[in-house]
Amino acid sequence: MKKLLLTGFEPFLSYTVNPTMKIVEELDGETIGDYTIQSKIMTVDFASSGKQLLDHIKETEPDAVISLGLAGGRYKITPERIAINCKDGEPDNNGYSPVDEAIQEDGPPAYMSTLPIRKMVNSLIEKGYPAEISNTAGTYLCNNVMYEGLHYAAQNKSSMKSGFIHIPASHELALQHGKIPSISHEDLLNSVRICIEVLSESDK
Ligand code: PCA
Repeated sequence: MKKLLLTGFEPFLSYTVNPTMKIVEELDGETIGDYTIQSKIMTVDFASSGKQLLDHIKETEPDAVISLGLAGGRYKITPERIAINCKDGEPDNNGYSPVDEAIQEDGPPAYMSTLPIRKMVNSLIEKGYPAEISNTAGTYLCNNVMYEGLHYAAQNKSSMKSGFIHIPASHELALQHGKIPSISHEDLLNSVRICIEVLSESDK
């Protein structure tokens, strides 16, 4: 049996609920394909979120990492293609708002996801879920965490697969927020399950 580290984030900015929290909590301990899931929730904090991910990786020693984040306003499940070496954006939950900062001073400009993102998107669409590859994870915490995971794997010459999937709002969040499209919690949950099945199949 392989281990999958599945991470989500706490609420942030105007998003009073983060649907990724409920998803990772519900999937904790579940086995999908060859992977048993260990879930963690991270804070939205430029100073520590990257370190939190690395601590969870060191603690759980996973064969693969999938991090989930909310992309409020998106309509589709969007596996991310690329993480860039840049921190910039709105204030995190501690009020810190970086401008054009590097995530890793000596790191490369970018890393490509090592998850089977094309197969994930194809499988999601085949099963009736709106999905597409995203070519930008932004410059906020999700990009930050994706970059740190891939940087860790590269630095340690690890075969650990790593990447990020952004999801739209759940109906619960959309009702509170009022101005964003949404997908039901059950469909979001199933979409994440499908992505993990694809990851397991793609290892064979
Ligand atoms: N989404 C944010 C950070 C936390 C989350 O769930 C992002 O897209 O960067």
